[in-house]
This record gives sequence, C-alpha cells and structure tokens, in this order.
Amino acid sequence: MQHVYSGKVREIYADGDDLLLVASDRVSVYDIVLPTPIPDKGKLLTQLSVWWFGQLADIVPNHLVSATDVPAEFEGRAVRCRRLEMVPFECIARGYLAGSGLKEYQATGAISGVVLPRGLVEGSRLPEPVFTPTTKVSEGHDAPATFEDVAAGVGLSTATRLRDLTLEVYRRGASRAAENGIIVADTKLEFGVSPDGELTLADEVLTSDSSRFWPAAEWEPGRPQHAYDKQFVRDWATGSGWDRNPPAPPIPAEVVEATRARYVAAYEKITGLPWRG
Ligand code: Q0Z
Repeated sequence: MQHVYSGKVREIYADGDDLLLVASDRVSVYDIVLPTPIPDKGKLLTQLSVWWFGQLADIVPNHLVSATDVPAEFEGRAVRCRRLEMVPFECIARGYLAGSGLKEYQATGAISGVVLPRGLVEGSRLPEPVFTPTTKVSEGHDAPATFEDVAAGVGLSTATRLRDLTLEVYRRGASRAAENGIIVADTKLEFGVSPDGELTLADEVLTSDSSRFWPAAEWEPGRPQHAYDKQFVRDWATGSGWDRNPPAPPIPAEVVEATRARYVAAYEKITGLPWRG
C-alpha cells in the first residue's frame, strides 16, 4: 500500500491497479483543520457515499470496487476504487444560492454563464438547478468555468453528458434528502474515464463534505444558512475569540458530541438505515 496523496481530511493510497480513498475523522472550518477529531466522521461519510453510489447506479457507473476489501486499520472509512483518468473539472450543481455562486450572481446576475432572475438573495432556491463547473487548480481555490470552457476541454458531447449527469445526480440526491428534512443546496461531483472509455462517477458523492447540507426547518433566504453538520463548530469558533488563523483551539467535548450527532442524523435520515458504528 503506497500513500499517494493527502487532502485536508482524506488520504489516497495505491494498491496495485486500485486506489484506496481513506476518510479521517478530521474536520475543517474556514478552511482550517481543527486539532480535535469528530469520532466516526470518516466512517459516516464513507458509508453515506457508498450508499449513494448504490442509489445512483441506474444513472451512471461509478468507481467503487469494494467498501469491505480494505486494510483492517481503515475498516469502514475507506473504499477500494478503480483508478480513472480524471476529468479536469469539478462538476458542481447548485439548487440554492450560497458561497461562490452567490458572489458571482451578485457581481454579474449569472453563474457560470447561466443568467438568473433578478432579486435572488443569499439562500434563495434557484428556478432550476444550474451546472456550475470549476477548473481544478492545484494551488488555492478552484476557478469558475462555463459550460463552454468544459466543452473546449473535453469536447461538446462529453461536456453535455457531464452536465446532464451532474444535474440528474443532484436532482436525485436533493429530492431524497428533502423528503427527510435536509436541503442539499449544492454538490460537487468528480468524474473520470475508465480504461474502457466509460464516463464514471468517482470520489465521494452527496456527503456534507462535498455538498452544502442545510436543515430544511431553519431555511430562511436573506441570511447565511445553518450548516447541517458543522453549525455547532462554527458557532463555537465564532464565540471563542479565535481569529480564524492556525492553529485552531481544541473543540470542547459537548461541541464534538453535538457535531457527531449531526453526522449520524444525516446518515440515518438520508439512508433510512440505523447507524451501527
Ligand atoms: C480523487 C481526492 C483526497 C480522496 C484523485 N477513482 C479515481 N481515480 C483517480 N483519481 C481519483 C479517483 Cl477517486 C482521485 N481525488 C480527490 C483527494 C482523498 C480523494 F485527498 N483525487
């Protein structure tokens, strides 16, 4: 097993032709990893993503080889997957206005070249979900791209498939979550091409690390929305006097426990399965 990549909260290992994606219990706020882990977070997000791959298999093939054939030390929080030739764009679907999409709308009235109605505010639901790809930039944040940029990079027919698949996955995910009190405001997907040339869904899908999950009961356009998973950590961080520069202070035990409960609730509400961690 060879370590090939470290993200903020995840690692990639290579095992022969396969990759292992390993999720840790680390959590970040304001782009900074906190010194205190959230117990079971890595397992909860991995198992949610694995569940989604099964739900979405009629829409698009995925990279999953096995969620169980992984080294014992990674049990439950790793997936074995096929190594793909990755598409050099993040495929994002947005159904609500937040984050960089909100900023682009406020500056231009459009997102990724898609013109939106006037009068939308932070947290507004969009009339239709919008495909808002970004180009992957190794240093720093990803750069916004238009559908035409994607077409210039991968060809019109692949770009069209990426857009259609991204919006279909988002619609399926948002509708399932909405039935259970969770708004999926937006989601980021990664695709690759398999050795046999098939466009394949990769990475993690429809987790709160790759999407904005909001509690539907607290949705109120016109202000920043509450994050389903990290709201307690953010509230604590804001009240703690921490200046948002590293190193972050340790998270108090009650905030850790409340946050873990949110990850469990998201898993249970979305899948309908009890968490047996
Ligand atoms: C995913 C990432 C990180 C986990 C590369 N099937 C695949 N084939 C080739 N490359 C990837 C995948 Cl999923 C791939 N990432 C993002 C970063 C941990 C996933 F640190 N990068």
